[in-house]
Parts: sequence; structure tokens; C-alpha cells
Amino acid sequence: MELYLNKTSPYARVARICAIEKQLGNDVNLIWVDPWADDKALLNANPNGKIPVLVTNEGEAISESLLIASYLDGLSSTNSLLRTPDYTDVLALSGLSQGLTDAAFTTVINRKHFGKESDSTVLGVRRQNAITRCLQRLEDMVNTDVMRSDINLGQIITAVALSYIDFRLPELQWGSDQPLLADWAARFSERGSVKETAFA
Ligand SMILES: N[C@@H](CCC(=O)N[C@@H](CS)C(=O)NCC(=O)O)C(=O)O
Repeated sequence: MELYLNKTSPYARVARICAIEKQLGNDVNLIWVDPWADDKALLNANPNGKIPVLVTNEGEAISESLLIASYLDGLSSTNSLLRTPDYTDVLALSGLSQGLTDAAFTTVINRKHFGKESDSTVLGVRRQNAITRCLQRLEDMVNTDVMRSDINLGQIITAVALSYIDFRLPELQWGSDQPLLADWAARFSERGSVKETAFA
């Protein structure tokens, strides 16, 4: 298999962590690309021009990190990431934290293209509010089974979203308002898959 990715994409990092946690790391050839540079091979695999894209051994190109995670989860029985006893809770946590990633990522991209003033637009303010609410919801969930159980997709997306905020929006300093979540994230960051895929 081939995984198109870069070192700063939270979505690509989720896909890569899933592959590692499923013990499929050695079966995935990493193709490093700049998705903003109209890379020909990437556009061929995914006309949307976005990473991640996973090209299966049969040549099928799967985009969207959640779909890639679902595909990888079905390939090996190691670490069930989705089909756990908490299945619906895993889906709920995954959606919540994917939304957090979307709000953070869109904030970063809008700042890059339209300046920091983009935070003050109607949409910018909605994004900031969404980030604040999602962080608090996650803080309230730290002691629930889905956050405390063996690794699952929701935990992976949550950990990557928080790490992405630290990487790109460090001024948010969310750890002071969400101390339980900060402890949870620190523990999760000890995993080999998380260390190996650090943003750079
Ligand atoms: N919903 C997609 C989002 C993917 C995405 O937005 N990737 C960014 C990099 S973090 C990208 O490739 N952007 C290039 C572009 O928008 O042209 C997923 O979950 O995979």
C-alpha cells in the first residue's frame, strides 16, 4: 500500500498512526508530498489534491482520513480501532474530535491566506467558539470508558487534534482550562506510534 502524506497534516497523521497501531506500518510505503504544490502523482491518486490518500494493493485510492482508518481497521485484528464494545461511543468521539481538527486546521489555513483578521470574521468567531466548546466537552469526557479503554480511533483523532493545536495554535494554552485532558494527552503521547509521527 502507499500512503500520501506530509509531516504537518493532522489528517495524514491519524491515518499513519492507525497503520502503525494495526501493525501494518511495514506494509505501507510512505509517499511524502506537498498537497499545496499540485503534485502530479497526488492529483492522479486524488483529484481533490488533498492528503491523506491510501492506495491499496489493488490500486484503489481511498481519500478521507476516517475512511482510510476504517479500511485499515478491517485489514488486521490487532487493536480494533472501530469495532469495539464502545462502537457508537467511538464514532461519537471520532466525530467530535474530527470537528475540532477541522476548526483548528481551517483557522490555520485562513490565517495563512487571509491574515489573523480572519479570526474576527463571522466564520472565524464560530471556529474559535467551536474549538472552546469541543475542548470543554473532551475535558468532561476524560473519565468515560471510550477515553479510558484500549486505544480506539476516537482517542487517536483526539490526541492528534490536541497535538495539532499545540503545534499550530500554541497561544490557546488549553491545558490550563482542561487539566484532565492535558494529563490524558500527555499519557497518550507516550505511545510509540504518536512519537514516531510527531509534527515537524
Ligand atoms: N476531510 C479530509 C481533510 C483532508 C485535508 O484537508 N488535508 C489537507 C492537509 S492537512 C490538504 O491536503 N489540503 C490541501 C488542499 O486543500 O488543497 C480528511 O479527513 O482526510
